Amino acid sequence: MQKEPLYTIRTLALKSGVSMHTIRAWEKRYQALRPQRTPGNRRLYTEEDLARLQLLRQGVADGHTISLLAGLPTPDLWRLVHGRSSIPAEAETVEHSHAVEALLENSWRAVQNLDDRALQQSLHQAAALLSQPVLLEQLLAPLLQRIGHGWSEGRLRILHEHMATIVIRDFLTTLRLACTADPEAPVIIIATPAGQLHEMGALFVALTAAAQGWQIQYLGTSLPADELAAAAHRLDARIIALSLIQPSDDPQLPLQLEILRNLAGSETILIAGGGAAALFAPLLDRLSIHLINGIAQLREFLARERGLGQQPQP
Ligand code: B12
Repeated sequence: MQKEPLYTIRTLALKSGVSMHTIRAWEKRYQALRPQRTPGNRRLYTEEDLARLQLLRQGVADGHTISLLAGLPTPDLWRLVHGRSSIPAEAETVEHSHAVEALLENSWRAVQNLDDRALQQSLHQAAALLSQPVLLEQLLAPLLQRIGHGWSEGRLRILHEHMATIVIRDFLTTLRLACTADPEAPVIIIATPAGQLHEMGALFVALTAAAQGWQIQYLGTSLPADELAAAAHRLDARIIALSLIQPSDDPQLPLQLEILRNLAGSETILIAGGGAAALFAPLLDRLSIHLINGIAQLREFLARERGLGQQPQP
C-alpha cells in the first residue's frame, strides 16, 4: 500500500464521505488518525489513513462508539467492521453471550433489591464491555421486559419499575451526551406523541442517532404535533422520529399524525417505530411516514440519510 502522504484533509473528506470537521474532532479527541504535517502545519494523509477512516465511518454507522473504535489498531478495526474476530467465532459467541447474561442477571438482581447504585454500576460495566447495539437490544430491552413481567406477576412493585426507569434514563442520557455531534450533520428531533408516556424507545432512538454524529433534539414524551412541527421549523430538522408504544389503538394518534404531516412541511422526513407502529401501517403509508422496524433497521436508515452507509462518489 502507498505510504507517501497523498491527501489534504479536504481530499480525504471528499474520498471518505466524513466531513472535515468530524475528521478533526476524531483526531483531537480520540487520536483516531495521526496525520503527517507539512512545514506549514497542514495535515497530510496516506492511503492507509483513508482506509482506516473508512473503517471508522463504517464502524460508527454500525453503532459502535468512536471512542471505542479509535483505540483499536487498524487490523482489529477491520475484523470488527467485517464481523471477523481473531478469536474463533464460536468461542467468541459463547464468551459474549455469557457476559451479556451475567450483566443482565446483575442488573436484574439490583432492580429486585431496589439498589440503584448497583444497577448503575452494572450498566456502566456493560457500556464498557458491549457494543452499543448489544447493550441496547440484548441487555436493556430484555431487562425492561423482565421488569414488566415481574410487575404484572406481582413480584415487583411500581416503585421497582420507577427506580429502574430513572437509572436507565440517566444512563442513556449520559451515553448520548458523550457522543460528539458533527455540526455539519443534520438535525433529528425525537419524541413520543401526545398522550404516550413510554420513553425508553425514544431514548434508544436518540442514542442510536447520536452515535452516528446526528445533531439530536430530544423532546421526551407526550409532545403535541404542533409543538413538534414548530421545533422542526426552528431547527431546520431533517427528520422527526416518533416512538409509538401504547395504547396500541391510540385514538388521538391519527389526528396528531395528520397535523404533524401538514405542519412539518414536505422537506422534513417523518419516521415512526415502536410496538404500536405497525398497527398504524396504512395510515403511516398514506401520510408518507416511514415505518421503521426496529433499531437495527433504524441504524441503517440513519446511516443512509447521513451518507455513512454508502461509499462516497469518486
Ligand atoms: C416501564 C413501563 C411503563 C412506565 C414507562 C416509564 C417511562 N418513562 O418510559 C409507565 C409506568 C409510565 C408505564 C405506563 C403504562 N404502561 Co407500561 N410498561 C412499561 C414496561 C415495564 C417497560 C417499557 C419499556 O421501557 N420497554 C423497553 C423499551 C426499550 O421497549 P419499547 O418501548 O418497546 O421499544 C423497543 C421497540 O419498540 C423499538 N422502538 C421503540 N420506539 C421506537 C421508535 C423508532 C423510530 C424505532 C425505529 C424503534 C422504536 O425499540 C425498542 C428496542 O427494541 C412495559 C413492559 C414491556 N414488556 O415492555 C410496560 C408496557 C409497555 N406498559 C403497558 C401498559 C398497558 C401501560 C399503561 C396503560 C398502564 C396503566 N394501566 O396505566 C400505562 C400507559 C401510559 C401511557 N399513556 O403511555 C403494556 C402495553 C400493552 C400494549 N401493548 O398496549 C406493557 C407491554 C406492559 C404489559 N405487558 O401490559 N409503563
